Amino acid sequence: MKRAELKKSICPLDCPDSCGVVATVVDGKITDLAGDKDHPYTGGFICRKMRKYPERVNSSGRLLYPQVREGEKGEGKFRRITWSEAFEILRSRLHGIKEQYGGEAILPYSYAGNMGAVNRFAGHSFFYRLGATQLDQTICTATAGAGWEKHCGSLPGSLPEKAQDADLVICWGSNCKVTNVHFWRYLVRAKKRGCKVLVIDPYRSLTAKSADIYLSVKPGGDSALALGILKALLERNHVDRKFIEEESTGFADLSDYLKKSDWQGFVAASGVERGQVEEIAELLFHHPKTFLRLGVGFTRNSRGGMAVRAIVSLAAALGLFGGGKGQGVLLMSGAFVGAKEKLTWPSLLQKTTRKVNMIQLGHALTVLDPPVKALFVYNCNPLCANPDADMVRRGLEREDLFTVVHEQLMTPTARYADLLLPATTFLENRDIYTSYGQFYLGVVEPVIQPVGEARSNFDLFQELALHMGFTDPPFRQNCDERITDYLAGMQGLPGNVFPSDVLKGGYFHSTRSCEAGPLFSDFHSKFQFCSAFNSTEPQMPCLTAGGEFDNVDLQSRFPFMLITPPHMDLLNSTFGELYMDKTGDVLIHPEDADAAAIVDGELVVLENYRGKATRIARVTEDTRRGLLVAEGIFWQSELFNSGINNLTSQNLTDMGGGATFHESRVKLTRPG
Ligand SMILES: Nc1nc2c(c(=O)[nH]1)N[C@H]1C(S)=C(S)[C@@H](COP(=O)(O)OP(=O)(O)OC[C@H]3O[C@@H](n4cnc5c(=O)[nH]c(N)nc54)[C@H](O)[C@@H]3O)O[C@H]1N2
Ligand SMILES: Nc1nc2c(c(=O)[nH]1)N[C@H]1C(S)=C(S)[C@@H](COP(=O)(O)OP(=O)(O)OC[C@H]3O[C@@H](n4cnc5c(=O)[nH]c(N)nc54)[C@H](O)[C@@H]3O)O[C@H]1N2
Ligand code: SF4
Ligand SMILES: [Mo]
Repeated sequence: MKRAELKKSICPLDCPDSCGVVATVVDGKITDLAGDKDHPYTGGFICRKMRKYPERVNSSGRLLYPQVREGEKGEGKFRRITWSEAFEILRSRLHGIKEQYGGEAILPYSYAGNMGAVNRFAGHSFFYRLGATQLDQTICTATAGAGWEKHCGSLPGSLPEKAQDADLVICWGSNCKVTNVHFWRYLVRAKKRGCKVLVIDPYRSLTAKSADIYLSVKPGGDSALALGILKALLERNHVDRKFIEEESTGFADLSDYLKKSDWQGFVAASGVERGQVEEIAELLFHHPKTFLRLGVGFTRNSRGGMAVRAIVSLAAALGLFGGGKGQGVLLMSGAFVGAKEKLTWPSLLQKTTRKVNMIQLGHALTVLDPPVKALFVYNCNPLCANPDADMVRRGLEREDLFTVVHEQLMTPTARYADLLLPATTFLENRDIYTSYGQFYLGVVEPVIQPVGEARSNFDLFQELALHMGFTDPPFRQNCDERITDYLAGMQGLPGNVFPSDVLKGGYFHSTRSCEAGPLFSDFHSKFQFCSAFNSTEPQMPCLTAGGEFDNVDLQSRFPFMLITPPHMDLLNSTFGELYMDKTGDVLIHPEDADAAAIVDGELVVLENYRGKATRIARVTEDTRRGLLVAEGIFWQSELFNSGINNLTSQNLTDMGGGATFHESRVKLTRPG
């Protein structure tokens, strides 16, 4: 009988949990993946998506060797070549395009398919050295981060474990039962002690269904809601004067603004009646042990940055940053702050090059002048995950665009490659993982050898640099040297832990948070109710105008609001290959369904001036009137045009240049 070996790793997916995992390996093959009981935060539990990961590693759909396109763009027909042929094509095409059009005609495109710090940023040094266009990686947390920083500076989030001692936990725009399952496990424990859970979301998500109190807010209405609650607290003098005096600045201005404003504005913009706002204010006042978990989903609209600003200001006025038992505010952990330039090497850039915001890839490939002539996609699947996907597709169809895709599987984006390169999975890599939802980091070894001829992002770009004739020191580093370099300046690593210790494995807790939480005094700063950052933005949280949802012209043509949050069984578009026969559902309020004569279970078409998507109607009171909810980025397939991002826009959020995935106007029809 073959001997089974157990080997540890860390889940690489873009998920706040960053679980410790244990792989069972038999004869060089992964046969099982489970949670690592030794991980102090995630314990021995992993989500059901990742339990299926061995299928993905061993899948017949794995890309096993380099290939060149044989059919039409997008047809998915390729011919096998060797790696040396692939490097020769890359060398001659990239040099050729650079000589003829300049380095800026080359656009690298990547995100977080693999969150390992080395592999995630492996291409940056190469593209800086090449003088390519730079990519502004704003698709996920840029807006949330920008809003937080305005008032909290570099303060990390609170330890999620603190929620266990809370009497009230608020999941504000966070569907944590789906997107942050380990945090939910702490809430289950807290609930047993009598802790109440309040969920604030425009639809009754899985988390909202398990909550004690569910508050439905208009999408994009959070800044109005948070400011309304604060207004009610001020009217009752129910704020934490001690925290405000000792640990903050600028409260008087915010307080004046709120006292002078009419209630009507807050009620209209939030869609929550004054009486209900006051009830929430009372609830908060009577629960000083409140832990506030903010998601990032609610920032994906034209008021998203302002929403973060208003909510953290509410939290500060209540003293939730004070560090008492059960108190806390967690948006992103910020547990470790590493020297990113040791991963990306911006010093290799010889002269300044233009920047493209990744949200506007469609524009960059079809309209931008001077045009992009080569696109190098790795670690992401933009034809599925990017907004305005039809425009991305039109770009990918261009005959004069040379497209390289480095992937594990034949994704909808990979089908458009001219040159297709096989990528390893995390189980074939060495890397370092931090987390944006908890406070541990770890370095892992490859669990198995690369499958077929797959290469990690790091190995691909190090080798490619040599083929291009780049001999700068970063291209001569091995993976351990890069990790060591990165760890050397890492804030949060305990003083008695050296990079060589971390390289041996295990989990290390950050020093950037203690039991009491990160306190402003620890960071020699104060909470700034009124920020003086940028004179073009309001200095304090206030009501601002909405974008597409409030556009009167669009309202008449496209009567429904659409939000597109994550799905339980997908991780963005990852795992889409398992559901090629599915198109996903759309939640429709019964009154809207009646008016449109749509019945539960039928196929419907969502449409706007950007594109169309097909979904199965689910008629339910889980959503509000006028609001459609489509969970999950299912793949476009021959069977269904289910690309939900055909409908979303390249409009940016109010701060940080983020995406407005939860703010599209659409109409609803039957397939005809
Ligand atoms: N199963 C699964 N897990 C995932 C992912 C996945 O695709 N699937 N994606 C991962 C990634 S990359 C990320 S960034 C995180 C995201 O995870 P979260 O931070 O939880 O963000 P979202 O799920 O996008 O949105 C959370 C909730 O916000 C709600 N929402 C939308 N608009 C508004 C609004 O205007 N106001 C309020 N209050 N709520 C609003 C949505 O309906 C949703 O229920 O999840 C990660 N985890
Ligand atoms: N409508 C809508 N769209 C959204 C969102 C939403 O809520 N609604 N959420 C947005 C968010 S929060 C995010 S973060 C983005 C994420 O968008 P992406 O970063 O594009 O994430 P995925 O769609 O999961 O695609 C990741 C791809 O990387 C590949 N991959 C994994 N590991 C490696 C590797 O090591 N090397 C290489 N070369 N490839 C690898 C996987 O096979 C997968 O196809 O999507 C966004 N899109
Ligand atoms: S996707 Fe998230 S919950 Fe699932 S195993 Fe990975 S880190 Fe853990
Ligand atoms: Mo994300």
